[in-house]
Amino acid sequence: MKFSFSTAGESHGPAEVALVHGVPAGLGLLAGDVNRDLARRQKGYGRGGRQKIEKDEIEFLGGVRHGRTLGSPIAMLVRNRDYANWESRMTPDPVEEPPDPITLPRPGHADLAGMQKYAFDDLRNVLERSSARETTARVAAGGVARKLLAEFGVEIHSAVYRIGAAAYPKEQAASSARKADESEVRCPDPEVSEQMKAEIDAARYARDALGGEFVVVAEGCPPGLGSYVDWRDKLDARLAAAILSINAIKGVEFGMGFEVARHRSSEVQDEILAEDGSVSRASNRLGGLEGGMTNGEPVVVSAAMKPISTIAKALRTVDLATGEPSRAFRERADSCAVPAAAVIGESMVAVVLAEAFLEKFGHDNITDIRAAYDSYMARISQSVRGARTPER
Ligand code: EPS
Repeated sequence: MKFSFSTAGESHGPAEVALVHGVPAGLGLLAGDVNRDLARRQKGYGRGGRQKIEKDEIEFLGGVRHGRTLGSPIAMLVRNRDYANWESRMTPDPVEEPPDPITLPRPGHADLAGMQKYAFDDLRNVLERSSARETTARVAAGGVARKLLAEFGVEIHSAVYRIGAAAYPKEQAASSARKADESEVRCPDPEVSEQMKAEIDAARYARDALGGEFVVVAEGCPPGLGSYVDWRDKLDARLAAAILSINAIKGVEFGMGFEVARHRSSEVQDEILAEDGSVSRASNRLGGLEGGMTNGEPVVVSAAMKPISTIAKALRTVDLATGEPSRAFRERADSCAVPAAAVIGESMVAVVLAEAFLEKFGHDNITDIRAAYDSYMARISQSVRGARTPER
């Protein structure tokens, strides 16, 4: 089966669940491999009170035995500690006295269209699932993908290069993304990190919230993941869809991104050089993707996140119970979640790359996949004309 995952769970419900299909048998996988990323996702300056309650850790419910994957679906559970405080409002069982419905949809959130679409009169039914809490389960699935990719030398990092008006050059953020874990805002530069924190403080003081931009870099991808032959296989399109599916993401770029539209072709393409009988590139302006495939250079994907829509400075809305003008519903929230979004971005990139990697090299078990990978890498390294088999 194709590598894929789905999630279940409400933000203040009992748990978040990830179900990952298509993971080959024989991959070494420990809870700690996944928990490391869950902890990274919980960090970030500008988070609200919720992260003090949660300590996200997975429990494997299926698919792993004695530290190795079985080829069967991997089920992972992350309990919501906050459920203890929400049980009467979120229990799956019928209740005698339901809580008062929330009827003041927040502009920018899923609230209004969600209520209309699913015929709800209480927007809690929408917000519990549209909450970014769901990304916990995505990061768990991404942790499995990342472990698979690491077996073949693929490493994924991320960095934040803009929060509000505080910015760091994207190229520098991409090249030093390995250092981002040291910063509370995931910016590799200590001075800009402080400026970003000041921006977040100012927004919070103004009872507002801030968005920003982050970059994800995947190093060590073999050339030829994805394909040019069918639109559904194009890797850049699949990466863009995966990144845009993250809550509040409004734009995606690859390499130099929208800048390409402002330059001549000779300033945009990455020239191909001969190097010791192999090929290399003079630059990586296109972010490691040409013709919908990886080209062997680092994959560089960046994204823009809008500010969180739950803000203390409540915006105008309509009370759906009365039809009267009102102010949007307010609840505890983060004032900036861009650092967390960058970690979620890593996870979504890992999922798409793992899917494409297994399409190319097989799905059943790590031994056969390694043999296919080694044979492919040997073929393309033996000839500058990589598409030809050496003996022909
Ligand atoms: C979120 C609102 C906040 C965030 C939450 C996303 O939750 P709460 O309403 O419980 O304070 O903390 O993010 C997480 C819980 C998380 O783990 O990332 C929202 O409305 O999207």
